Amino acid sequence: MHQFCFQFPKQHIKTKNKKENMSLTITQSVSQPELKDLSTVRNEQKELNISPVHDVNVTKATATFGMGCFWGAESLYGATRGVLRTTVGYAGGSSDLPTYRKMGDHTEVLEIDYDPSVISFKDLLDLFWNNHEYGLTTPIKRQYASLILYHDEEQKRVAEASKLEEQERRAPEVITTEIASKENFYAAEAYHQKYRLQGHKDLASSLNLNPKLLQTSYVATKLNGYLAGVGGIEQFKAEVETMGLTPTQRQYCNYHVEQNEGQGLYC
Ligand code: MHO
Repeated sequence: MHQFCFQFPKQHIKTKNKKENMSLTITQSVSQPELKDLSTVRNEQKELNISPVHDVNVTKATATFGMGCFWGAESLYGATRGVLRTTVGYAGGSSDLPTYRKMGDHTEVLEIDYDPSVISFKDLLDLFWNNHEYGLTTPIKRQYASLILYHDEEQKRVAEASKLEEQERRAPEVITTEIASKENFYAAEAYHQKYRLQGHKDLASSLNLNPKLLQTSYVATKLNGYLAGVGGIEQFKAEVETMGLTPTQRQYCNYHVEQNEGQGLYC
């Protein structure tokens, strides 16, 4: 249940600076594991025969949501149990080949592959309604619109019912969320994928991420959420075995997951 309570903080944009200021005093007394020497990880990978788990072979279902800046959404869902792969991209419009600079009438969205035996579409929607960065009940530019793009008739039915429920709960505010059929999805540029994980440069290179894997990797999906403080250390410890991390990578992640727990997401 814990992960469904995660909320974007109201002043999420300021969180980063606050955190940086705080760390000036904190880091003096805490030894921070670093991954500067990649060869340690490489040796561990070789000697212990461990490699990053990029692919999890279970039947997946897909959901597509727009809920503000896609960096935050990707971290939120990435650390959620049952979510196996996330990709940020542009969808919901009709213009051809959108890019971040030329998005046309598209919206920033997150594509989520999940294991429906662990988490339901309805559970994903509960997270959706409770974690909008902005724009759920206020008009906002198309880039950050609140959007549910359904993949089949069942998702359409569940989404519409849950929107009605949410509307009743929030009245007199009016929900602006659009529900439409998922047509084209254009993956965003590599630098937008797993944005928070890419901030940990050495860790990211130790996972052998190339542009394709940045869109599809299981371990990258998970770490991009946990390192941003979503999910918390206990849940991280319960899931870390599935990721294929060496002792050094694991120690590094433990440190940062603990430091960032509950920090809130920002864009
Ligand atoms: N504040 C961020 C938003 C990025 S986002 C992917 C920026 O302007 O770079 O929309």
